[in-house]
Amino acid sequence: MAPDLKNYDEEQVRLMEEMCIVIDENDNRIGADSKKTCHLMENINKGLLHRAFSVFLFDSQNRLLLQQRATEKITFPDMWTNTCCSHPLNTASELIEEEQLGARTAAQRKLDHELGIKAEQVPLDNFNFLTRIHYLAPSDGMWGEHEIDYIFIIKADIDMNVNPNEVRDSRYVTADELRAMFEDPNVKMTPWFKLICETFLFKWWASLDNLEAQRDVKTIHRL
Ligand code: DMA
Ligand code: MN
Repeated sequence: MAPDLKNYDEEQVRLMEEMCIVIDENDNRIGADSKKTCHLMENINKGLLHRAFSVFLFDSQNRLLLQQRATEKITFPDMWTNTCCSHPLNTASELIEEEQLGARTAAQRKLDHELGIKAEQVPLDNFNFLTRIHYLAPSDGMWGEHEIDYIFIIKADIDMNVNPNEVRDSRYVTADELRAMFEDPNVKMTPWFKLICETFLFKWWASLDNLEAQRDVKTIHRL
């Protein structure tokens, strides 16, 4: 059954035409399909899986930049989450797997699109790849996520010019401030951000100046 997109934001509907990279459970590319197809629970329930990335940006005081997703987002609207998430697309530059270059290129593209952070302030070489996580999370009845997510940490003091169609609000937090947000029942957090916080984030946060030792390139963590 084709979903009716007419009640959603026009720009977000247009972005549903982007082509995501379809993968198997070991992150091997097996094809490509639209962002819309990849995020419908009826397809996810049949096993459809795609590649994604999540960026955690810390400033020079080691505070983490969070965003609240725009109300216009079709999946997980209004929820607080990590700095920036999206998908490497099925294009030559974003398909490059060597040194996670395709995912880093996508991360740099979306930091500009969502937050107005210019590429010069987030050079490709400064993205630290930590690991990959595989998770499935429904958003509402119709939409959800099923991804292998490349996790990057970048340290940078940046200037922002937020795109209101993507981002409703943003703030920097310390680790204790983030813990307090999790305890506040009025704050809704995205499921992938919760999973990463419950598993790895606070350990990485304590090691921001020695991330090399935290890196696990081989494992795909099934969360
Ligand atoms: C998708 O993020 C990626 C992850 C890791 C959840 P998103 O829904 O913010 O993607 P986009 O910004 O492309 O809509
Ligand atoms: Mn996705």
